[in-house]
Parts: sequence; C-alpha cells; structure tokens
Amino acid sequence: MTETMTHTDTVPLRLLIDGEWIDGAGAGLESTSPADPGHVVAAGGTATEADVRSAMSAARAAASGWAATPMAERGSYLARAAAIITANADAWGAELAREEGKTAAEGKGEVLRAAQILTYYSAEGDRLAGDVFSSPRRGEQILVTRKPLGVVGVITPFNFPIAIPAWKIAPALVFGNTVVWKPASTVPLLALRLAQALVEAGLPAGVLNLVIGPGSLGNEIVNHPDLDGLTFTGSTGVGRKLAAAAAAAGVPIQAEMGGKNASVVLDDADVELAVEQVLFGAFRSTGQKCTATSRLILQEEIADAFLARLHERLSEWKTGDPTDPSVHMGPVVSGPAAEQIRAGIAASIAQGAVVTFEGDVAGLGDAFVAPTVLELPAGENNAWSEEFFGPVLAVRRVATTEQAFELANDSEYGLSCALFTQDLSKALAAMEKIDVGILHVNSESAGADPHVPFGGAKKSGYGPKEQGGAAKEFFTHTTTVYLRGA
Ligand code: UN1
Repeated sequence: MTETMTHTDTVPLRLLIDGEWIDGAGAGLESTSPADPGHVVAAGGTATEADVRSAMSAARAAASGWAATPMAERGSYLARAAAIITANADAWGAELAREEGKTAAEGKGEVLRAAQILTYYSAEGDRLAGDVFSSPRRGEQILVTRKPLGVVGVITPFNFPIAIPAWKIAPALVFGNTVVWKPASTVPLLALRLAQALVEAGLPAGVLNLVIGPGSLGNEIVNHPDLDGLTFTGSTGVGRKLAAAAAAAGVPIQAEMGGKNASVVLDDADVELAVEQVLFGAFRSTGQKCTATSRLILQEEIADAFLARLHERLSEWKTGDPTDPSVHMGPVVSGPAAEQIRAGIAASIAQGAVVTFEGDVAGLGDAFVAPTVLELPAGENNAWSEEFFGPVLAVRRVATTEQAFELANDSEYGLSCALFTQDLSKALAAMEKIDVGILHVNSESAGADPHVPFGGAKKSGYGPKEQGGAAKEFFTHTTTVYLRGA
C-alpha cells in the first residue's frame, strides 16, 4: 500500500444539496493522483443514501419554479458559468490531469470544451421549437409543445469528468429540468468545479444537486419515486442494470456505454495522415475514451508500411507524468485498472496475439500501461471483442474493402469507426455498410461536437442519443394540444 498524505493543495470535497455546500456524512473519500498515488488531490465525506434522498427532494421542490423560469434566463446561468470555467481553464485543466491522468493539454482542452458546451446550450433553449398541425376537424389546430421531464438523474464516468457532465447537465437545465448528479467517485474534483461555476453563476437553490459517493448511490437515484429521467455514461454492465431498473420504474433512460471502435485503413489511404489519426485515436487520453480506436483493420498492400510508421511514431511518444508538458500519454485512472488491462493483454497473447510494439514505462508507477500494439491471428481473441479502456490496439489484416467493412462490423458494439481512404465511392459504401453511430472519414474515431447527435448503434447505447437535436428529444416530452375556440 502506498502511504497517502494530505498535500497543501488537497481540495476539500463538498456535496451540493438545495443550494448548500455540505460535508457528506458517509465514509471519507480520498481522490489520489494515478501518476503519484501518494498525492491526495481532493478529499471529503461521501454522500449517504439519506443525502441522495435530500437531493432528490430539493430537486423536486425546485422543479416547478425552474420550469417556469424563462428559457433566456435559464440559459444565462449557463453562459455565466461558461465564462467562469474559461477563466479557470489552466488551473482546472491541471487539476484534471493530476486527478484523472490525461495530459495537462488535454485537461485544459476538456475544461474549455465544457465551457463551449455550456455556451452552446445557453442559447439552445431559444431554439426549442414545437409543431403546429392542421386538424381534420373544423375550427381546430393541433399543437405539439415541449415540456421538461422534471427531476433528472445524471450519472457520469471518470474519463471526461467535466465535458460529459457538461453535455448532460447543460441541456437538462436549459430545457427546464432540475438535476441530481452523481459523478464518478474516482475523479470527483472536476465535478465540484463545474458545480461551483454554476452556483457562482447564480443558479437557484435545488436546481443542481451534487452527490459524490460510491456507485451504489446510483441505485438510490434510479429507484427514487421523484425521478423523471436518467442519463448515464459508463460501463456496459452498470448501464444495463440501470436501464433495467429505470424500465421497472417506468422512467426514461439515456445510456451511453461501451465501444470497440475500428479504424479501417484501405490501400489507397494517405498513410501519413492515417498513422497520425490512429495514433491520436488509440493513445490520446491513454485510450480511455468510449470512442477510442481499439481495433485496426489494415488492407494488406499498405499494412507493413503503415505498421512500420506507426511503431516509429509510437517510439517518439513519451509516457510519464501527465503534468509534464513534454509527455504525450499519462497513466490510466488507477493501479487496479492498469492491472486489469495488463491481464487483458496477457490473455490476448495467450490466444496467439503477437506484440508488434510495446512502449517504455520502466520506473513509472503501477497505473502506467505501456502503449501496446497486438497483431492478432484468425479466430477468437479478447483484444478484438472486449473493451480494455486503455492504450492497446489490436490489428488485423484483410485483402478486400468488403472484408474490411465486415470486420469493422464484427463487434457487439457500434459507437464509432474511422475510415481512411481517398476514394469517395468507398467512403459512400462505408456510410451504408458500417453499422455505427459515428463514422469518421479520414479523421480519428474520437471526438464529439455539441450541435450534432452523439451515440452508438448496437450495444453501445440504449435510449435516445445525446447532444444536438437529440438532447431535446430526451430532456423534454411533448404535449399534443387540440386547440379549438369555444
Ligand atoms: C470524445 O470522443 O471526445 O465516455 C468524447 C466517452 C464518450 C465521450 C467521448 N462518451 O469516452
């Protein structure tokens, strides 16, 4: 066991319930840095089940007042919070890197992305349009209006501790819902920062409630009678349990879960561009994105040249302290997560995978996993089918474009795919044949923009997608009004 110590920069964690910052009465939580497990980044008491119930009651009590608040006013809190987040981007980006393990540049980028998402949604309320239909009856019109769901539960993962919450909470709030939010307890500090920004922006009491604590609190949220909707991003196992509980409670759920995303590089691709994009897709954020490239399908003619260049670029890729600006890749989120990834790599090798590249992590801590490229023989292999959520790329070669598309679809998941080709007809064929929620042509498999839908096909997602026009579909429901003069 590593000895932990409270550093002078350890941030006290608090819960936000009904506008008050309170100390959680549950077990103490110490959030440590995966690069330096002796460093306690944030610490405090966790929420108890009673705290979750108080948060749900506060959200219920605030719901009708918030729903009646004009759209523009609701949006103005998001715009002010975006400005506060932007002003703190350097400091909070560094905190994110220290607590989660992505590089400081990526941390700052994510903080700024959260601000951009809030800015986008600050005006989205004004764009919420309904429909007017003609009626088959004289003297009548039929209107379809949108209303908030009410109290929304938000459960978010560790890997984007401020951007994913922003893209769930911002539309939830602007469309008139109140929120009870449970972030990942492994990376709670950026949740505190986002909540602080919204409180400082003047958000009324009870509209956003933050409960930091173990996964079991999710059960309390999903089973609470005041819950009107639940949005979740995280593991497939947890997502399916929450979806079953939400269905039993008759509550709509939006669940974003796993991915096993392929990059497909065809013979005619621009290899230099494809290598760079696959490198980013597979290894940025240490591969801890549900949109990360974890499968690579190479057409035979370019396979050797592609791999040689990828290995060369990877050997220039520095793994280490994520707060060091010269570092390209930090640790994964924790020692146990790293252990699981290493076990996955070992199992893949036992099934015949050949390691074609392994990076250098000598002398780094337990949470560091070497960036690894595995070439797989034909047949079953866990590195092909299981999401490792780490810096591991499984490679297969194919002869034809058709085989490449078939292999890309050879997964229970269907979140994203990246295709590298200079042939428009192949890109058009991929649009038809590759079964994913997000298809990139000549860019990496990761990435999302607030104004377009985000989410997966097949087992990657359950319920409505996120962001863009999809957000209003989930965070509002319609009332069909038959309107006749008396
Ligand atoms: C991105 O690709 O930039 O959990 C965002 C995840 C996804 C978000 C990916 N829901 O990794």
